[in-house]
This record gives sequence, C-alpha cells and structure tokens, in this order.
Amino acid sequence: MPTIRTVCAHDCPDMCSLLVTVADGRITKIQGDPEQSFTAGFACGKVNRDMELVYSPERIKAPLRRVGPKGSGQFAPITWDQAIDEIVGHWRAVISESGPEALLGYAYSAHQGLINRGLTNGLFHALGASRLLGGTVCDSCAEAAWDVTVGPTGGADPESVVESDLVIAWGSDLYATNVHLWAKIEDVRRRGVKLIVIDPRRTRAAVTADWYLPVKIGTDSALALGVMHVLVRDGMADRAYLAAHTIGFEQVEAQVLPRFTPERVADISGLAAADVERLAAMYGAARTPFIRIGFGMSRFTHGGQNLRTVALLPGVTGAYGRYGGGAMLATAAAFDLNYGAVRRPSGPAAARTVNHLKLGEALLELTDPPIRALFIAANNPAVTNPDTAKMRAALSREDLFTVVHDPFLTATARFADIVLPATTYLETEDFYRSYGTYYMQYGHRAVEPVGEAWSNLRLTQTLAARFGLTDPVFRMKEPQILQELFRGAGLQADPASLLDGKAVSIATKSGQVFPTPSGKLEFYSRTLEERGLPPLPDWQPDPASIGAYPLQLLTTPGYFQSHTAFSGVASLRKREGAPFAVLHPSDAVARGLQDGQIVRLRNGLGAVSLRLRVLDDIQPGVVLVPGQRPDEEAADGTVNMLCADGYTDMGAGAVYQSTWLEVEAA
Ligand SMILES: Nc1nc2c(c(=O)[nH]1)N[C@H]1C(S)=C(S)[C@@H](COP(=O)(O)OP(=O)(O)OC[C@H]3O[C@@H](n4cnc5c(=O)[nH]c(N)nc54)[C@H](O)[C@@H]3O)O[C@H]1N2
Ligand SMILES: Nc1nc2c(c(=O)[nH]1)N[C@H]1C(S)=C(S)[C@@H](COP(=O)(O)OP(=O)(O)OC[C@H]3O[C@@H](n4cnc5c(=O)[nH]c(N)nc54)[C@H](O)[C@@H]3O)O[C@H]1N2
Ligand code: SF4
Ligand SMILES: [Mo]
Repeated sequence: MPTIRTVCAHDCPDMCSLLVTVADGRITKIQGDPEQSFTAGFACGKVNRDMELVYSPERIKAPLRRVGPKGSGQFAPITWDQAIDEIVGHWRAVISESGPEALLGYAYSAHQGLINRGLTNGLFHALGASRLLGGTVCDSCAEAAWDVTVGPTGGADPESVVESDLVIAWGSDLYATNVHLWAKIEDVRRRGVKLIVIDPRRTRAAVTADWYLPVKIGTDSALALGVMHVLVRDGMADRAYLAAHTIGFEQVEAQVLPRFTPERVADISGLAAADVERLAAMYGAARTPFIRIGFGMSRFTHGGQNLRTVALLPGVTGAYGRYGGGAMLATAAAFDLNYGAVRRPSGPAAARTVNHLKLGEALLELTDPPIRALFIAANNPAVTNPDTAKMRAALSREDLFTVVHDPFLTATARFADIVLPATTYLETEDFYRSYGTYYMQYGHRAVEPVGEAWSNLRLTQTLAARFGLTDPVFRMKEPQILQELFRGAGLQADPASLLDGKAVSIATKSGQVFPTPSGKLEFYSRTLEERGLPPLPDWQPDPASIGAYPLQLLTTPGYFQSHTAFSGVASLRKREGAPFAVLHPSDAVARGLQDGQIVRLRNGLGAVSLRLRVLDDIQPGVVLVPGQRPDEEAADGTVNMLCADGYTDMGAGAVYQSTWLEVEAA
C-alpha cells in the first residue's frame, strides 16, 4: 500500500511530519514519521485519526446558496460554476460602485501551508481590497513583546532540551499544545532534569511536573522580577554576559528590582515568598535552563509587558548564550523566505487595514466605503473572535455579501450567502515551515479532494483568472510557487531538493542572537518608550479588574479540540466531553453551586450556560473555560460572548483574559 510523506497543517507548533497510508484512494492510517526527529514517529491523539476529519459525514458536500434568513443555516446546493459566477458578479459590482476597499477577504491559520494560506491573501492584496491585520486573535501581542525584547528571530531550538539542565513550562500547557516537546522533556527528565510548570491552571503537564507553581493570571512579570531580585541579591547575575549582550539592566537594577522583593511578589502572584526564593535558587544554579514561554500569559491588557519580562530572565544569568538554555516562544521568524511572492504578488502599496479581532466592529462601523463583501477561509470568527455577539450582528447585515470557504458548515458559514466546500490539508499539496521547531518540509497530497471540495489554491487561482489578474503566481503549480518562496530569500536551500518531501532542519547550535535596534537583549526598550509604553519591565494590575464582577476568566486550549477545527469529528467531540466551566471549591460553596449543575456565566457583555465542574485545579477568584466550543455543543452560547474586543498593550492583540464575570445557577 502506498505511503505518502506529508505534513500536519493544523495550527500547531509541532508541525509533524506524517506518513499517510492510502488504499484504493482512501486514507487508512496516519502516523508520525520516525525519520523526523522532533515528530519521532507519533502524531497526536487528534491527528492520528484525521481520516475521521477527511471522511466526516458532516463535511459540506457541494457549494451552497442561502435560502433562509442570515444565520439560520438554510441553504440549497448549487454548482461550482453558479457559485463562482455569483461571487464574481457581486464583487465586480461592489468594486465598481464603492471601490476595492469595500471588499475584505482572507484565509487564516487552519491550513498552515504557505501556499494555500498565502496565495488566498495574495488574491485580495492584488485586488486592492481592505487588508486583514491577522494574528491579533492569537499571537500578535506575544510576538510584538518578543520582538521588542529579543528581536524578530526564533528562540531556543526545542530539540536543544537534550542539553538542558532545567526545564520551565511557563504559561504553556505542553501536554495540550506542544506534545512533541513534552515527549522530549520526558526523555531528559529520566536523566534527572527537573520540570517546573508555572501556570494558573494545574494542567495535565503540571500534575506530573517536579514542581508546580500556581501563579495568578497576569502576574508573571512580577514573578520574573522577583527571581531577578534574588539573583542579583545573591550574586548569581552574570555581569560579563549582561555587559556584553544586554542593555538597560543597570536601570532595572536601580529602579525596578528593589520594588520586587519576594514578599511583595508573593502578594501579587499568590505564591509564597519561599517559592520565589526557591525558583531563583534553582534558576540561578542551572547552567542551561530552557524556558518554554506560551502565548497564554499574553492574553490580557498588560500581556506584552508580562511576556517580555519573562523573556528577559535568561539574559540575567547568560543562559541565552548556551545551547540548551534560553527561551522559546515561536520560531517562525527564523525562516527568511520570500513571503511577498505569494502574499503580495501585486496590488496597491497601501490599503485600508482591519484588525482581525475588530472584524465585527469594522463590518458594523466602517464607512467610506463600508465593507460590502466579505470572504472568509479557514477561520470561524463567529465562535473564536472576542465579542462574538457583535461579530454575529455584523454577519447578520442584510447588505453584506458573505462567502465562507470551509470543509464544515461552521457557525460563521451559517451566516454566509454562499458557502464553498473546502478540502482538508490531506487533500492538498503545500510547503510548510514550523512556528515551534526549525523544520521546513514540502507536503504531498495524500488523496484526491473528497466530493466537490476545492483547495484554497484552486479557488484562489480560479477567482484570480476570472478577475484577469496577470501575476504568474496565479497560474503556477505548487512546486513552481515553492521556487518563488526561495527566490531572493535570505534562507538558502535548493527548492527542487525539497520536493522529495523530507523534512529539513535549519537549526544551529549558536547562542541566541538579538536583532533588536541595539543588537542586544533590551531590558530598556527605546521602541516601547517611543510608543508611549514603559521602557523598562514592570508589573501593574489589570485595569479591567476594577469593575463590578468578582471572577476572572482563564481561557486555555482544549486537549482533543483545537479551537473549532475538529468540531466536525464526532469521536473527538466525545473525547473532549461537553463544554464546561471550572470553579474552585471555595467559590462554588460561596455561591451555593454544585459540581455537575448547569451554571450561567454572565457580565455586561453577555451570558453563557455551561456545565459546572468544581475542582481545585485553579485558584479562588478564577473561572476556567477550556477551548472555544460552538453553541450547539454547550447548554447555551459560546465563551467569547463574554470577552470584549479590547487591545493588549503591544501588538494590538486580543484580551480574552481581561474578562471579569459572575457565575450563578442557570
Ligand atoms: N490541543 C490543542 N492544541 C493547540 C490549540 C488548541 O486549541 N488545542 N491551539 C493552537 C493554537 S492556534 C495556538 S496559538 C497554540 C496556543 O498556544 P498557547 O496559547 O501558548 O497555549 P498553551 O501553550 O496551552 O498556553 C496556555 C496556557 O497558559 C496558561 N495561562 C493563561 N494565562 C496565564 C498567565 O497569565 N500566566 C501563566 N504563567 N500562564 C497562563 C493557561 O492556563 C494554559 O495552560 O496552540 C496550538 N495548539
Ligand atoms: N476565548 C478565546 N478565544 C480564542 C482563543 C483563546 O485562547 N481564548 N485563542 C485564539 C487563537 S490562538 C486562535 S489561532 C483563534 C483560532 O480561531 P479560528 O481560526 O476560527 O480557528 P478554528 O476554529 O481552528 O477555525 C478554523 C476553520 O478552518 C477550517 N479549515 C480547516 N482546514 C481548512 C482549509 O484547508 N481550508 C479552508 N478554507 N478551511 C479550513 C476549519 O474547518 C475551521 O472551521 O481563536 C482565538 N480565540
Ligand atoms: S501534535 Fe500538532 S503538528 Fe503534530 S499531529 Fe498533532 S496537531 Fe499536528
Ligand atoms: Mo492561535
């Protein structure tokens, strides 16, 4: 039976190399490639059953046209020719009457392939449409904070943990979102290396860690400054490294660290002063401590400051200089490819931008011109965007012509005028670079598209042809587009040699470089100062906490779901269980609530009903809601109905956790 070598395209840092077995044109088995050392022969519990995604009976079978009110989910099948004619006709009219900025179209991250995602965005760029400022619902805050501090570059190689002598999972639930790093860490722990987990939730990783620190949400900067305080006090700072590779530490030492005594940090973080002392002692004693920083700690108003301060810690002991030490947030910036070739093949130099997390507001409020036509691929903002009520109100606009391209009839697709069936990644060919490792790989198509599904690439190129776009990239096959991605790129590789489908690593063993304006790790950031933000690391309480509601929302990834991308797989829905909210026993008792009952989570924005679980996995004062589950799986509503569409301090990102609420019996 033929085995096809391909890549997992789900939005996940691991970017596994997969071996897909196909019999009679159908996928019969999916496994991790043993030849790629990070994948190490296994795919996660979601993807090793992706046959169930590909062959799900819930997939959309043909293009659909709306026949009922918006949002009702009433559609009738049409042919692809009819669908394309209708879309082209509408867009032409909108462009000629209101100009191209009245159109907004994008593909988001559910297909990580640079071609299938990139060229769809390239189509709208070439048309001169309004442009989506993407990533703001996800990692833009974390990345902006990393970039001003460490510089726009990848961090420590996750495969370097083999040489680490201490590992800290800091706001990163490895067991859910980075299972292959988890496996590597398990290996080094067998040699006696300790794992510390710092997280407001006692995650599955925390349960088995050597030491778990239940930090309060958004207090990591205080904790990191407390650790620095002790390192300096006890003579464990590496003065030579600080002088050679960092700027501004003397200001931090003089102006900031005196305020972060272990006692004060204990008050802020909910930990004990002795914990701060012990963490500093362990960190200071380690030669190659590896910190995996997660995005979780950036999802609130001061998220950038919070994350940036943690990223500074390895500079104090010089751990950034040693292989196995340092910190890793994301690696994508290390791949210097010619992204513009697919994302910006032609089109005006500037066009109006729309922040992804403000999509609802933009659709409701933009004028001159208003957005009259919307195209969404690989994204389900009616569930995953903050303030989903506003998002849905916007999608309900009768004068908005909406097209959604997705394998499933999502909550967002239900509001569309035209729904187009999309392939899954296993039905596509593409080139990938990871955001959590240093591998890149060309992934081959495992099977032909199921039913009438089209890939993002086919749809994009068809529409480009109908609009008469002449950029050659709109006519190329995937291997030629791969060549374009390397043309003039900083990253040198022979694209033809990548077509064998084997993973290639660009990792090096050199110490961390700092491509910041100063060329050093920036304790003091002039860039931040120029933006009117504190140039030195610090901690401040969340401004949203000063409201009428007593409990703070903690939002975490699901173990057998990834946002809503697997909600069309019945077995994974079952494995994840019905959506729930968690309260600490003391908060449940104070409200007379019991484990298992349906509760209402409410605040000034909305109300959501979920099943309650009473667990001491979280601290008092917090409500945990894992994942973002569609309404039909919950008792009522979806968690983002409670989250406002405000901005983080850096990167204009989403503040899901600056959400305060009350919980009561439903
Ligand atoms: N199974 C699964 N895998 C996924 C996803 C998924 O939904 N499910 N999503 C994918 C996507 S799109 C992305 S962007 C990544 C998500 O990646 P991340 O957002 O980095 O997710 P995690 O790594 O789990 O980090 C979230 C953890 O941070 C903790 N946390 C929250 N607030 C704080 C805080 O203030 N301080 C500290 N120290 N910790 C905090 C949460 O309790 C949680 O355990 O994962 C990807 N992989
Ligand atoms: N409360 C709260 N909200 C959050 C987060 C949080 O932590 N808390 N996390 C945020 C994060 S990190 C992210 S990245 C976003 C994710 O938000 P979304 O991008 O909305 O994520 P998914 O639910 O994975 O939706 C992806 C959609 O793409 C479809 N799809 C899959 N493959 C393809 C393909 O090849 N082509 C096309 N056209 N469609 C495809 C899937 O069926 C699915 O409907 O959610 C954000 N929302
Ligand atoms: S761990 Fe991530 S990359 Fe690997 S198979 Fe699972 S979802 Fe895909
Ligand atoms: Mo994400």
